[in-house]
Amino acid sequence: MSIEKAAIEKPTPRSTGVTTLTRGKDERLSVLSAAPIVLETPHSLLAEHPVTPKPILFVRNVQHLPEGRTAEPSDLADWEIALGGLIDQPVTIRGADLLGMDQVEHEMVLQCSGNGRAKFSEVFPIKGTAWNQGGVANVRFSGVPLSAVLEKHKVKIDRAARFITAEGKDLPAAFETQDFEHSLPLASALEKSIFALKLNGEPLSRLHGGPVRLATPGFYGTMHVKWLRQLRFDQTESTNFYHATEYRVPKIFLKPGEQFEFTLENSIPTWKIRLMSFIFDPQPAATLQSGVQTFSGVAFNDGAARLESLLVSFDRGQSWRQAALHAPASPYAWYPWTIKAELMPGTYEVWSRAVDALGRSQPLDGTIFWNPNGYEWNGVHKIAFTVK
Ligand SMILES: Nc1nc2c(c(=O)[nH]1)N[C@H]1C(S)=C(S)[C@@H](COP(=O)(O)O)O[C@H]1N2
Ligand SMILES: [Mo]
Repeated sequence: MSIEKAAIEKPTPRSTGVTTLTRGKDERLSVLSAAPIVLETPHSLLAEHPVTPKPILFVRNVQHLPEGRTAEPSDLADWEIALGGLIDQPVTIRGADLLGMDQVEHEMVLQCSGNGRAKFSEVFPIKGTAWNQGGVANVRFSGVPLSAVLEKHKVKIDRAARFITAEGKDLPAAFETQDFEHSLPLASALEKSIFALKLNGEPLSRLHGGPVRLATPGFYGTMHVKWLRQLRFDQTESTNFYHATEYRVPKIFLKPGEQFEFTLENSIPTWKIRLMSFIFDPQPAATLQSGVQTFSGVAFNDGAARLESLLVSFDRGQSWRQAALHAPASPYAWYPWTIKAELMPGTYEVWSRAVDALGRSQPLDGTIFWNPNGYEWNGVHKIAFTVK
């Protein structure tokens, strides 16, 4: 090829493909799946913001909603949500009704229950979306509490109802597969769930479930059903594939690698977020200068009790130091933490471990909570780095 020709044929810029999949998302997200869309956020981006901005917020669609491929908002006024099952009579809630009601806002961790699946896979390969540890964020959802809507519409719940099952407008890709839905304990939903209309103060984008999504602080993101169309009051949990077989944790301890036949009786859904911490700074394989350096990250739990401490080790768990743990905006939000340390040149691992007021802490080895589907990894976070 002549020199002139080579100069004219500029190589096309390398692209991760994020912007071709959806409008409004950052190119630096990792594409785990194109259809349905699954985008993971590198921890280096999460480190930059106390509240995760929409362009870098991870996306996890199990199913596909064709009109949902955009980070733009969608029309709320004509949206309808059908309430049915064990209530005195079916009720239809309209988007316009929700707009006219008092709004509440909760800052909360949004985390896929499959976040960290790659950690389980290091021990024994697991199928399913290969999340590293970036299926997590800290966001502000606002909207109308479920309890306020029920009160306004004078809905009488049958005493036999124990669960509420939420379903979205999205449909399965193949005709024979089951439609994604999830049940929540009725008591938790009445206490915590909101019809979320806004994310970080802006109308909820389609990609994240707009115009209406069920958000339940303290629960895994998986349970925050998007494009909410139907709420059913039930005596039992849904027997739907995604609820009764997937997205569950065994009630017993399994050996790493062990298989398990999930049933409604022998397991519980990936409901309440397990205590967890992340190190955002340094990034894996970073090289730091010797002298005093600041290490930082976040920690969170299900909001049932406050976090008591964040322990950091630079010697693979032989000794631990207390990091400064900063108060969160709400019990369900993440707590930023920082610690200064002076290290001699060498190769290190920094480990972070959260402890809460209920005495819960992260296991040193996350595989002790073995889950054959790779849910709810919460092992001590470990980052290897070098000091020069
Ligand atoms: N209707 C519907 N709701 C859904 C899903 C889905 O595929 N369809 N995915 C769930 C899963 S598994 C997760 S982790 C969160 C992800 O929320 P995000 O994409 O807004 O980050 O949405 C949940 N709600
Ligand atoms: Mo998820």
